[in-house]
Amino acid sequence: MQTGECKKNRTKSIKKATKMSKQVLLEQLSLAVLNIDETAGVTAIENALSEGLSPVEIIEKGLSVGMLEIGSRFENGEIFLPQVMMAASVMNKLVDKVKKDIPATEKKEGIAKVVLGTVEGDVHDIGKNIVKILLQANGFEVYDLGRDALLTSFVEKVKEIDADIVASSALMTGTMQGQAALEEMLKEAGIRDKVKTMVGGAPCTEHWAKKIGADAYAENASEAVTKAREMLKA
Ligand code: HCB
Repeated sequence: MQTGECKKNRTKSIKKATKMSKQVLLEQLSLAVLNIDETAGVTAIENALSEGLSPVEIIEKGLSVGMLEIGSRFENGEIFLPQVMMAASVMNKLVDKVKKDIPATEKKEGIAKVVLGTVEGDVHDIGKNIVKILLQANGFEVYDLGRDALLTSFVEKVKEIDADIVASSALMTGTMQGQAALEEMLKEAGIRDKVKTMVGGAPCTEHWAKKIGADAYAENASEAVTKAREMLKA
């Protein structure tokens, strides 16, 4: 017969084992991107899904971590642009595979309309695409302007569809100035008080959002959904 203490210890070690294997699964996902290995990525996704990891965890805590490490290695001169491009391509394909497993919510956010895009001069769109996937999965209607999107096209789209939120993405210190310019352009167009604004992308911060007068900053795609919901309530 097991004593209470004995049972407690066993439960503890099982929990620890589950946690360990989750860590291994996430590591496999991140390594697949890092090693630019689509086949390993597909296997890692299958393993992770069958072990009960959520598609969002797979993208945000697994694949994206590998992509960030690619960024660090590029920054340190350990790898070069062609490798970054190949890793980005693998990342996009793997995110596409996980996308279909994200359960779509039945609840539409009052069919809130979001204009989303990567700002002018910036071609980075992996993060923006993840934000799009999660917003859509959570019932938002997303108008994607793509990457290197003219700032004027954000303003025009907001007017055209009477958007509730405009979410911009910028990955470079130079292009994030476009997010500040967008705030001014919305004011000039007389529609700034009719739309909420959210900024994101690696160089952006809460401080940046405040500085330029944006309504919200989101660190990742899950937070973008949370912040979008909060803004609609405000
Ligand atoms: Co690019 N690149 N790159 N790059 N690149 C960065 C961004 C650097 C930081 C790398 C470095 O030097 N350390 C750097 C920018 C430096 C700077 O200005 N501070 C840089 C540079 C310099 C360049 C080029 C100029 C290189 C060159 O040509 N010499 C060139 C830019 C050309 C241009 O845009 N005009 C370039 C090109 C490329 C590609 C094409 C090879 C490729 C992009 C492919 C693609 O996106 N389709 C690429 C990549 C992949 C990167 C890194 C390695 C990864 C970016 C990424 O996908 N991260 C990046 C390094 C880094 O960021 N640390 C590097 C993973 C995603 C999941 O994270 O932050 O984008 P994320 O998105 C998150 C989050 O921010 C948030 O949610 C997302 C999901 O969780 N979020 C939002 C994002 N947008 C949001 C919007 C919202 O409203 C709310 C939340």
